[in-house]
Amino acid sequence: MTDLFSQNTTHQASNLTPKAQDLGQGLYLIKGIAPFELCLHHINQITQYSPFRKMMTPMGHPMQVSTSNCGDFGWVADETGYTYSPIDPITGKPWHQIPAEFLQLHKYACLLAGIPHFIPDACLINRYDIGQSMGLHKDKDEANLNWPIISISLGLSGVFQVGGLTRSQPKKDILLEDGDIIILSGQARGFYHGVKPIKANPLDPSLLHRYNLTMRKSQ
Ligand code: MD3
Ligand code: FE
Repeated sequence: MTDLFSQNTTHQASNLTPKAQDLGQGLYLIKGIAPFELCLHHINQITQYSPFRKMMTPMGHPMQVSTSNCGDFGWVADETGYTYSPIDPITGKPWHQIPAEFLQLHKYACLLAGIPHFIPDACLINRYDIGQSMGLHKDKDEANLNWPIISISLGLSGVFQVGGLTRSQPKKDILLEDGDIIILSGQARGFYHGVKPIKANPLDPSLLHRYNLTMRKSQ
């Protein structure tokens, strides 16, 4: 050690540089970078325009989670199943555009994870109340299933479960906290996943929801 900087030369990344954690199989986790207040402000704007609703499953049951969308396309349920639609079936109008800050977060996440950047055409917004969960499923309504999905978690924490290509494969739990971004690319893009029931935070009883934004290329 001859100078102040000898512990941080070119072969060692600075701890000031945020980095994605490589969880393997195309999963990357970035902790705590999405700003809650700013994102919530946009979610409120978007959902004044296209309100949260509980989509009906093709089996005729309402989903637990409330959803809305922004972007050129939104994920919706219809008689036949799930699809991406340019029109919100509730308002009869196109969806709100994706806020520039969401696109910036998406771009930055791609950079930190070292995956090629792409322009998302759909942003699904999920809102969980305390106690709500999302059952194990695969995301397979997009035209090309190779495009990664970038997920931004806000508000209350959630335990995300990720399995494998078949429903019965072992699952691992990943804690997703406020501001975390998880990237689903490569093999993991096709994996079964779900969210365990959301718990209240006893240290902050004013937090009533978990929000999740998923940036997608649907077409
Ligand atoms: C893993 N949302 O909207 S986001 C969904 O937290 C959804 O609201 C969950 O699953 C949530 O479809 C999980 C993380 C996520 C998104 C897409 C994936 C994980 C994924 C696609 C493949 C594998
Ligand atoms: Fe999903």
